[in-house]
Amino acid sequence: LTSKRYNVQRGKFSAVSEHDLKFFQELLGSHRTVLGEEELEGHNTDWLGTVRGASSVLLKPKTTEEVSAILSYCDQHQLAVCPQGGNTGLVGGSVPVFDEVIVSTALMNQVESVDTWSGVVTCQAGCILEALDQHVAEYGLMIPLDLGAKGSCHIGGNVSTNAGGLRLLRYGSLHGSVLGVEAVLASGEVVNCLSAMKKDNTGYDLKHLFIGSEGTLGLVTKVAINCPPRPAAVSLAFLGLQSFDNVLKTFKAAKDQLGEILSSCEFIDQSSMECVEGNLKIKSPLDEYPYYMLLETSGSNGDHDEEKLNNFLESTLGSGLVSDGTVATEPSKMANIWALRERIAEALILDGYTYKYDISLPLPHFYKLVEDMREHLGSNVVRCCGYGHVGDGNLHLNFTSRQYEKEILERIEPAVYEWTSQVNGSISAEHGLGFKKRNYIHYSKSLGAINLMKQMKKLMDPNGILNPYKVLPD
Ligand code: FAD
Ligand code: 2HG
Ligand code: ZN
Repeated sequence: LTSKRYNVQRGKFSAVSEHDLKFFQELLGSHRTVLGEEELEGHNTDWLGTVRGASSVLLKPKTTEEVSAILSYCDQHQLAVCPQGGNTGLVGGSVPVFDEVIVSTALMNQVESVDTWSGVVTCQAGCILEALDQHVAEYGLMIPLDLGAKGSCHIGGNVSTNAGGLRLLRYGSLHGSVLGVEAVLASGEVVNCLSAMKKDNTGYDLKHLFIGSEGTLGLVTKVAINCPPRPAAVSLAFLGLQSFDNVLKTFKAAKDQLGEILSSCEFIDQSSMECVEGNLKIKSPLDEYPYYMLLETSGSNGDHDEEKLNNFLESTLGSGLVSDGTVATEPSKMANIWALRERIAEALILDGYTYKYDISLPLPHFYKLVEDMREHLGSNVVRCCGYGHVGDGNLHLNFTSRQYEKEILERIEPAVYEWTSQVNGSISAEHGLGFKKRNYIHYSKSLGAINLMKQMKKLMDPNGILNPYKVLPD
């Protein structure tokens, strides 16, 4: 169990009793009060298969009122709670550490409204990202967020982690796209900040407290999201490059030449490519190169965008910045190229155990961290690879070994955080701190900031029942 590996002490919470179960069953009925080790296995274990809790009950509310009744009861009876969406989180935040009650948003999947004039969707937190995107597509809109886990993650989980994803470069962070949030505090009190207005400067903008706080300040029940028009035309260039310096220069050239239509700039190194090709048998349309890039354009005029992208490829091939490249506009070809990038996380798991780092860095230092860590770890690991959202300065640095080894973890941490902190990077760019990274928060935040966070936690969740052992340090 996680608690043993990480040496964490259980908080002074009550254990779930027969009396508590009776309350939950009366509130939700027995089919929405899920019991049993087998039934809970997938909810007690994280997507990576690296952390595991021992909850004995999972609750499936359908409404805000039911969430409110659950939290109010848990608060009064000193029961700890772990909010869970699609359980695709990568920092151990979405599963219990001990026997916390799991509150799942799986049945909170109703879309309330789509305002087609302003392009705003208001929905419950448990809508699956891909399904929600398909829903707004009927109105010519898109959700301004896309990530490899779209088929499973919930929009409430996305908001609670402030997920970044593949198109943050174009559409910005959820702190900008989310217009409103409804959340339930630990006490059961419903905080309605569900404005669907683009502009609303009435007092403190409390919704931001729930965006990225990973279920430690409240349980998000509804969101209102600003949806851009769905682009009529999408094109994708896949490039092979000889040096990381050329990657940076190509990114700069893409911003200059593709400016307003550039919607994604992603990066894959050779080792990550070998992993996805070798472990998942996906074929790359290019030969082997030390570095690869995906550059996507989205716009309203396909011919115009394709011509721009082809000209860009011609000029960067001509100048030698890019060594080889291909442009795809056909959906199945683009999907195959995207799979090479989006499925790396899945491919890494097949090596054995994954040590995962999600780092923000100033671009000149971006790949040096991978090189230094590769040298530092040598043949102790099966793989040390780097990929990610280079257009946002977000490196996904991963190590694998056949199975978990404490010695390897101790060689990686805190070295990787010290390196990052020395160049003023962030030790968690988009995945959050969850359970695994919380005790390293000081590498990216000042003592004053951490103390204020602790005071906010105390104010909003005085008994500390919401996702204990997560985000804030011991
Ligand atoms: P969960 O994993 O269930 O929960 C995540 C955290 O939020 C937990 O702390 C949980 O307690 C809390 N939480 C969940 N729902 C609520 C709620 N309603 N109210 C309050 N707290 C809640 N992340 C990125 O940022 N960018 C990526 O590109 C990206 N790609 C990924 C690709 C793959 C293949 C996978 C497996 C993961 C990826 N992730 C990425 C990480 C993950 O998908 C995101 O963090 C996602 O936003 C989590 O959503 P979820 O519904 O699965 O939340
Ligand atoms: C991605 O961008 C995800 O693919 C996962 O954020 C990153 O596996 C990782 O390290
Ligand atoms: Zn990512």
